[in-house]
Amino acid sequence: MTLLLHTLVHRVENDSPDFFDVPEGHRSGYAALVGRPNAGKSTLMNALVGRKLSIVTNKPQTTRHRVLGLLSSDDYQIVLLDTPGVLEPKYGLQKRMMDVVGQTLDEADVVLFLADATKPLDTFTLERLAGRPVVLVLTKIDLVEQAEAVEKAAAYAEAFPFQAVVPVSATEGFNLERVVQEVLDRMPDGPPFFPKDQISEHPERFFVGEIVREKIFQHFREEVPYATTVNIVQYVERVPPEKDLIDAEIVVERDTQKAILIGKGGAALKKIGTAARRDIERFLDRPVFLRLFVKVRDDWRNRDTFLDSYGY
Ligand SMILES: Nc1nc2c(ncn2[C@@H]2O[C@H](COP(=O)(O)OP(=O)(O)O)[C@@H](O)[C@H]2O)c(=O)[nH]1
Ligand SMILES: [Mg+2]
Repeated sequence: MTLLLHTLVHRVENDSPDFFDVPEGHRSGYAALVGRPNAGKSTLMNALVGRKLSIVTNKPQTTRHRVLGLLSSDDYQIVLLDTPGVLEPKYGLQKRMMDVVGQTLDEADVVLFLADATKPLDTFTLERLAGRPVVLVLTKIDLVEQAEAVEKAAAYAEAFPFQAVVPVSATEGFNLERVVQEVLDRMPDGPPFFPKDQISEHPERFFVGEIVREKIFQHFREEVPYATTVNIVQYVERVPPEKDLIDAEIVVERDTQKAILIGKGGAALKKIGTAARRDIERFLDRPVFLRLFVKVRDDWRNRDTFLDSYGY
């Protein structure tokens, strides 16, 4: 995390002087989105930023990295940090995912604790938030009766001293401005960390890899998505109408998984490739030529050298 802060400081220092020309009372800070897998963290972040930065599927543990989204106006800049779902780690990759959550919590000015209104009380995450400034965001409110939501909010309020409670529906766009306001109320005065027109800090290739991973999560059941990671091994930008050339390597743990991913006569891989290319083109707003390759790396999720080189 020091590394990130360092990068931020570096960026600010290198920017033009008018970058510091911010109005008095300008606020900036970090808001962490935490909660159990599938609570709706990535959906809320995308809804707040107004762009799909974090991939979303109906499967838990889709998000593996900390994904940064920026919400700026003339008077503020909120750095939203989407995180992997809080869980008991069972393998090396999950351990790293939980380290990411811990580091993000330490850095946050305010924690948005996302709790699914349709699920039982999430005491598992709450136990890890003691002593922090936390706003409860009760998610998926469109799926429950109002009385049920009120009851759930009350039960949560009894379990933890929240600074505020906000029921939302990210898919319906309900109460999102309240979330922003509650975050803003807890942001310190300060200059922006990033240029105001920027919405994230990740390079395009990160999003490209994530889109391919999303298609795999959507297309396959059970263990395949969890045993998969995607590396962008070549990314050649070309001048339109020439298409950008992108090579993505899909890594799995076993030959059987490779066979499933490729499918009969390559049908499954082709389907993923087509769906991913469409979304990548929409995201980048330019045509791309996407090639997918599948590789087997035995037990990569538990091996530090692979986890390091795959960016976890
Ligand atoms: N009905 C409804 N579904 C939601 C809402 N927010 C998220 N979801 C769904 O819940 C699932 C998990 O969402 P996601 O954002 O990936 O959760 P995360 O694991 O916490 O990041 C997806 O299928 C979303 O479409 C909401 O406000 N209403
Ligand atoms: Mg997520």
